[in-house]
Amino acid sequence: MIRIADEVRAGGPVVALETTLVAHGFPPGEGVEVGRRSEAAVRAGGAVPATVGVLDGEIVVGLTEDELARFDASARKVGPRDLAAAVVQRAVGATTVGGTLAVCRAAGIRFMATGGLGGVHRGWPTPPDVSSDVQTLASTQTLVVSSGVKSLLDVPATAELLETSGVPVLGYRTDDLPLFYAAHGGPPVSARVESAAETAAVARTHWELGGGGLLVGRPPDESLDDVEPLIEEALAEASAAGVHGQAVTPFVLSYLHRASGGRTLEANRELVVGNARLAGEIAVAAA
Ligand code: PSU
Ligand code: MN
Repeated sequence: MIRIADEVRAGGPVVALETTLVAHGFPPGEGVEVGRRSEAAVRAGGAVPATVGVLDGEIVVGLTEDELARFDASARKVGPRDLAAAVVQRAVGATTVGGTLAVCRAAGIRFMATGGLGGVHRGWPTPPDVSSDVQTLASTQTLVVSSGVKSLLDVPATAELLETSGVPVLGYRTDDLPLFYAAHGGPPVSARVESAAETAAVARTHWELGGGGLLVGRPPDESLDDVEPLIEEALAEASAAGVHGQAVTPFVLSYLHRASGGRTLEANRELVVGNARLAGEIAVAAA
């Protein structure tokens, strides 16, 4: 049921990458390029990339380049609860952070990279939408490098939920959680770390204590500080158009890409690739 690439099996440092952002986070065709660049960035950090997705009735850990190209907007978005059905029904399943973490747990992978973690949606409990990313992270011994949580969420509420769930939130050379496009402005992190080696040591210690997942927030290299009003516009448009549930993120991201004249698109690409590189360095430091 799970097919693990030979290179991933070999026992060196491995970084898992998700496919939801490849399929649904970018305009048609561009997500696959971001996926390829992320893999190259993991290698540049000295580790082996393992991009995860469901294909032809199998959970694949370490997609080939041709396989990755099949993750377009028609792919099913697959969280932890969707994995089994996607396998049995032979869907092309693009795994979310939570879905990818569930696979990491099964395959013993300790490091992963993404753009932003899912969490508590603005206005909770209307809609009563909380991503399974948080719960799955709390119960999986994997460290996730991100640029914080998804920008369209209620970031302070998500940070509280991470605290309640016992998930360490490490700021990579920052005291506050990055706000995805913006480098600063989020709630305080639970600890600041200065290097890949220090991050790896905190993770190892947390796991020795029986702890679960950790979130690392890496501020984007270039901060976009004027996106918040556009996010509010995008969310209002989504609600007016009756878009809800899993469809909200892709809708909001494409709205932002248009409304910002492509600046959020460029920022999104670069932050995903930068996170992959740092995850590679942390995985190597932990080995
Ligand atoms: N952040 C992005 N783009 C994305 C996602 C996050 O910038 O596409 C995806 C991730 O795969 C994350 C998922 O796990 O959104 C969470 O979705 P939901 O809120 O429906 O659980
Ligand atoms: Mn959701």
